[in-house]
Parts: sequence; C-alpha cells; structure tokens
Amino acid sequence: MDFKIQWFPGHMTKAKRMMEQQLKLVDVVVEMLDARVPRSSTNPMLNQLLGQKPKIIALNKVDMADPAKTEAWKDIFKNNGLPVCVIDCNTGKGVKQLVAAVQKAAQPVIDKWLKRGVKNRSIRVMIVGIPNVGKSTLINRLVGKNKVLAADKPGVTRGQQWVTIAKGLELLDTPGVLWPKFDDLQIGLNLALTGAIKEDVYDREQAAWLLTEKLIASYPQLLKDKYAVDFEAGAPVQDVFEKIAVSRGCLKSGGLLDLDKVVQLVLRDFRSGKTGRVTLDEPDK
Ligand SMILES: Nc1nc2c(ncn2[C@@H]2O[C@H](COP(=O)(O)OP(=O)(O)OP(=O)(O)O)[C@@H](O)[C@H]2O)c(=O)[nH]1
Ligand SMILES: [Mg+2]
Repeated sequence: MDFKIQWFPGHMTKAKRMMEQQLKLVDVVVEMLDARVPRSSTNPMLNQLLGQKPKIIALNKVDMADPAKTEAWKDIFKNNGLPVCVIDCNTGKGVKQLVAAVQKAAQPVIDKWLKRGVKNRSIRVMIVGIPNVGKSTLINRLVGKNKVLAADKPGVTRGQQWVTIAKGLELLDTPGVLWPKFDDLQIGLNLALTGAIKEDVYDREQAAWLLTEKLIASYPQLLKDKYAVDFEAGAPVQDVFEKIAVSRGCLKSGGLLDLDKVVQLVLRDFRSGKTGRVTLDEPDK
C-alpha cells in the first residue's frame, strides 16, 4: 500500500517541544486514544518523554468502535501494566472512573508531599493525544460547561489551558500532537480516516477506496445495511461503489454514476460513526 500524507514536520516539532516543557509540571498524564484505532493513535514518542511519570490510557469514542474489539484492546493495555478507562465523552460514560483512576495514580505523589508536610497542593494532570480525539470535550464534560473550545476538526486547541475540574484536581488541555513520521503507512491512513488529519493533505479517493476494501473484508453487513446494497464476499471496491451510487442516486448529468460523491459519502459516514461501530486496528497483531 502506498498512502501518502503531505506533512509539516516544523509544526509537529514545536508541539512536541511544548509538550516536553509542560510535562515537567504535571503529576499524571492521560493519553487519550481513539478506540477505533488504539494502535495508530498511540504516540510512539510519549513513553520516552514521560520517564517515570504515571500514565493512564483513556480509550475514547467507544460509541463508534466495535465493542468486542474494544474489550480485547482493553485487555492488551491492562496486560501491559497500563491503567485503562473506556470512555464516551459525548455522553460522559466512564468519565467518573477516569477521575478515580487519575486520583489513584497520583496517590504516591500525594503521599510524598504529605511526608514533607505539603497538604493542599492540587494534582496536576495533562491530557495528551492526537488531534480531534476528544481531549477538550472531556475537559468540558468534567467541568460541566464549555470551558474550552471543542469541534469536529483537527487542530482546534492551539495553546495550553489549565482548568480546575474538582477540588484538588487541575487538568491541562493541550493541542493535538502527531509525530513527524509514521512507521507504517496504515497508521497514516487510519488517522486520516478517523479525522485526526485534515482532508486536504491526502488523497481522499484513495482513502475511501482503502476504507471500503477493509469494510468489505471485515464489516460487510454494515455496508450492506447502511447503503441498502448487496454484494458477494470479497467483492471489488469498484462494484460496491457503483452499487452505492445507484442505491443513493449519486448521478452526474447524463445519468453517469458520480463516484466522487460516493467517496465523500463513504468517508463522511465513517468519520461520524454513521457506518456503524468499526475498529480499524486489529487487537491480535
Ligand atoms: N462520537 C463521539 N464523539 C466524540 C467523543 N468525544 C469527543 N467527540 C467529538 O470529537 C470532536 C473533537 O473533539 P475535541 O474535544 O475538539 O477534540 P480535541 O482532542 O480537543 O482536538 P484538538 O484540539 O484539535 O487536538 C468533537 O466533535 C466532539 O464532539 C466521543 O466519545 N464520541
Ligand atoms: Mg482540543
């Protein structure tokens, strides 16, 4: 597979440097991952930056992910010794458990302060993750109002912002960070499909094509139900696109099928979870 992304390493380097500086100020780090792509959304540089600092994994957007695979991913993180919380920031499911996990992870630090006679210092938590994963939405959930800006496009949060979420708990919202190079092109594709990368830096047609290939192989029924089409196991993408075009009336003047429209449709439906609950990263690999 050859899926290219036009990249801007300069911007990413700056974000990484900012993250490094802020890390010194915090007690616990929450790495928010997209439950549809838990592997692809893990920052490969983070562990090295963290050193001994406790980290908690928050698998977000579980409402859009495949429930069985989410369970499997949860076990993988647990088996690697990482506390993991499964959350849905749109409804607030799992958010309380995440706060409890943060408090637990911070306990050793609190004990250390107490020994030194420091009593009322707040726990400082930093939330990191790829663009558009839901970091700001989580913070708004925790404070119960729209304290920070959140929207469905990557790159919404620009600067760092501290928010007090409860007595003794302060949270730092950070801009989404990606890394300069993907080890595997599949990672770039998965991040593009789930909305961490702006549409204008990759080939949408190719992305839609590869997504549909995956859906035909792993979630054929979802495609059939969503677009009211039928196809054989392993059907070519071209055929499925044409069937969707017919079913959805995607036509150009003269009655030709408008496959560009199908490309938009397939990508938009997937990104917003309308295709159904899909996990792109297989837990067994
Ligand atoms: N379905 C679903 N959508 C969510 C969930 N959490 C957040 N979102 C949506 O994801 C989009 C991005 O949310 P933000 O909170 O702005 O993401 P962010 O991580 O702060 O993004 P940047 O600031 O760009 O790094 C918004 O449209 C949210 O409504 C969730 O659990 N489920
Ligand atoms: Mg944000």
